[in-house]
Amino acid sequence: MSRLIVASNRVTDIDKAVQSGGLAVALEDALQRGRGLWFGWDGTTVDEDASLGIKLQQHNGIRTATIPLTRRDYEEYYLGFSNRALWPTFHYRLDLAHFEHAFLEGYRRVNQRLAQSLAALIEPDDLIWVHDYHLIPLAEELRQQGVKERIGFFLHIPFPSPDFFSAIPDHAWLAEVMFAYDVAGFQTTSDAANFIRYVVENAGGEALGDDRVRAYGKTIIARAFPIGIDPDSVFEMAHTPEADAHMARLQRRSMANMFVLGVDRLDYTKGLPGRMRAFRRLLELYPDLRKRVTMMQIAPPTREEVEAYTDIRQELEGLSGSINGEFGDFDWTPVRYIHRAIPRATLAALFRASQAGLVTPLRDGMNLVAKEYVASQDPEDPGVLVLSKFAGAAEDLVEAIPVNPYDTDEVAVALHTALTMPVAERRERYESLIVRVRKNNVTRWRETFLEALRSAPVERAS
Ligand code: GDG
Repeated sequence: MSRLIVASNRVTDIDKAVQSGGLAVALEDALQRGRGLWFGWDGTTVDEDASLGIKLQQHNGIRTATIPLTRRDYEEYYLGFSNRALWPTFHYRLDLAHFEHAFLEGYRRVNQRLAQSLAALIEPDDLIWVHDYHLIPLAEELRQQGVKERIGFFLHIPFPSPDFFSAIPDHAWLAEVMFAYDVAGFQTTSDAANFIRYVVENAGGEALGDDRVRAYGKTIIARAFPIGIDPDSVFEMAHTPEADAHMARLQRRSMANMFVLGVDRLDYTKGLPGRMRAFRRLLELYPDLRKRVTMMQIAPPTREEVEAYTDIRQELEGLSGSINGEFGDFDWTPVRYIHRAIPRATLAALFRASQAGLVTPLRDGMNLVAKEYVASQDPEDPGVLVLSKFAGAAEDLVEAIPVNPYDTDEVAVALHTALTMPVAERRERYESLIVRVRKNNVTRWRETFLEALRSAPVERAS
């Protein structure tokens, strides 16, 4: 069996990562089997003249190979090109995008250095799986190092429409390096279609059918592989005695008997201010809900060194303060806003305890919170998912209440529908949703991707 090598921007502490979810959980099994290796940045920064040597470790049967970044790499490659240029552009936020020549240089330099370190670890027949927007040129750099093995790429965020993609000053290069992969995976069919449309319209590419696309003299597979979760483990976490205790505590401590829950990294793509405005609108439109419903928003900090993230934090603090000031009473706080990460098991208990899950990103690759919300519910008394039509998850979770997150009134009305929905309809929606969450689970995502990579036609000169 060929060995799997996963490359992602950040290799986290495996033990912590498995507890908090994310890529580590998704790939744990595959990495444990067959001497897998997880390669990437170790999360530290060092001085320019420090050694950038590779560190090999082993945790839980998973081998990791990590390297540090210099402070300059961190500024240019990570904060700069990845998070101030690509992240906003791929999420349709050109107003927040910032392009600097030095960012691009840093991005290329780091990808080149990562490729040099990784190439030395690759053995014949290894399968290499590269993750996300930080590492788009990694395969091209690995090919420069002589790597002939199969390399796949999965983009966790949306691939924007060609108009947005072409706003990146070096879009032609960024599209061309995608063709060093054998398989390019996307979250949704519309992301894959956007990519293909770009190469057809801008690079004389040709869609050959069966998700094959030809451009720059090469043919690759560009296909949707919607990421999922492990629904059984989420359900179990939401139904432990500790989860029951959390729920009882929540009910005792609050006068309101209904909860609306939101859980998102504090990111401007997640639509958090709009969500708070919609909650305020709910209280204006339906005064009978006052004192009966509380909105809880968990929003752990992220990328705080990027300016746009400070702005969103201030906006959110202002909004929650003003809603609480306007509507709150000595015995009722309408909005509970928690700006820190909470344990995964507590999160699952909160998902289960809430009557409505509010997932309203302005754009999102998939949004795993939506799937975790469904998986946590009590089948007899399930909460209702209100889901933005701009989340990748909306392509599959069609029995959620779909909303346009830009339309405050529509979200408020959807929330009211969710909170007043009869139990028979809640069960019916839940039963359809859970079937989908179970079917498109994380194992299926991983296995279908790896199968596509293993069987991709390869036309490399040897
Ligand atoms: C990217 C794409 C795509 C959140 N708060 C806490 C916490 N979380 C967990 C959630 C969920 C994960 O973090 C977030 O995943 P999402 O998918 O919702 O969003 P991104 O972080 O933006 O992820 C996204 C994803 O990659 C996978 O491909 O779906 O579109 O943007 O698992 O539960 N976990 C804990 N405490 C928190 O406070 N423990």
